Amino acid sequence: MIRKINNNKRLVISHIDDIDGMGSVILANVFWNSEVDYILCTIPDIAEILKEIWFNYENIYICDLPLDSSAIDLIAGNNELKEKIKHFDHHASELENAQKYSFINEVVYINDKMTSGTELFYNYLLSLNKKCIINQDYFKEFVEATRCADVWDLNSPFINLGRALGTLHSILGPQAYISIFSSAKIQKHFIIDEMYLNIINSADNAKENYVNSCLENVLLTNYQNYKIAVSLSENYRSFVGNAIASKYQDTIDFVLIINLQKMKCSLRGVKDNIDLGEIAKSFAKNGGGHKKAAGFFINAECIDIIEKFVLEYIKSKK
Ligand SMILES: [Mn+2]
Repeated sequence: MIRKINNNKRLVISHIDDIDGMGSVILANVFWNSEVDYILCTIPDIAEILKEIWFNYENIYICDLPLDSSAIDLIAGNNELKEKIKHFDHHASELENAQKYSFINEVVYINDKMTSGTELFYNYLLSLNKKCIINQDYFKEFVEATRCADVWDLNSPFINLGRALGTLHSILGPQAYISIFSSAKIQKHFIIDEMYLNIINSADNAKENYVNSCLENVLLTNYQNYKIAVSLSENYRSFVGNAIASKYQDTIDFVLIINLQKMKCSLRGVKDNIDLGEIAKSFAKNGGGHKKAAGFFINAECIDIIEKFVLEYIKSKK
């Protein structure tokens, strides 16, 4: 968890893991001239954070994070807190909760395109003030690059820019990434500084090597009635998942990536008739996500099946 608390009246709670989580914080910094506190975290942290500090804020924006049952119970039981919360998330697996609770805001598509936490929050900020500093091409392009990289929209002309942002985020980490783009010189179009582009290039080579080594170390096995490929890996989960999914597209239903360092699993797929958000929930109730990209945290519910896969994996390497 990363906290930047300066006794402001606004708090952004956003997703720590990727550039979509960073995007909302950057936009908030620019829009409110950095008069905003932020906390970067994952889903299970939200309830604890709210319990601890909700009363210090007038507005709390929760971005790119679904609300789990403890966060929902906490907010539903506290009218004053409920009034302060604005929620911006885009995970299809949570749509059912959004119908039950007015404070949950899940939008998956805008104009037939998958949206992102950053895009939803951007649209909200524009609705507050059309003449604001972020209503220009530079930020529209930043938002689109972030969106298409987050939802893996390969048809967007901004996909390479989005992927470059993803690489930069993984090299620099959240704080440096946020600070660079919160104070970057605004130009006609969104661009990444030459200096960073060189770093991104060499990191992309390292990424390619990593993905290739993951491709060579896959376990093919079964989960329920599905044929799956299991990877034990810790980096570049979407790239690893998609590379494996396309290599084995004729033999498997989806890819399971087990990240023991983060105690987290990711599911990636290529099939239209399989909803990985639902499958993630079948592993553990904390699971969720999109149809073709989902995940869950390893806990008591799923430890036996994960243990079985890890052992199978180890034996297959003997
Ligand atoms: Mn997202």
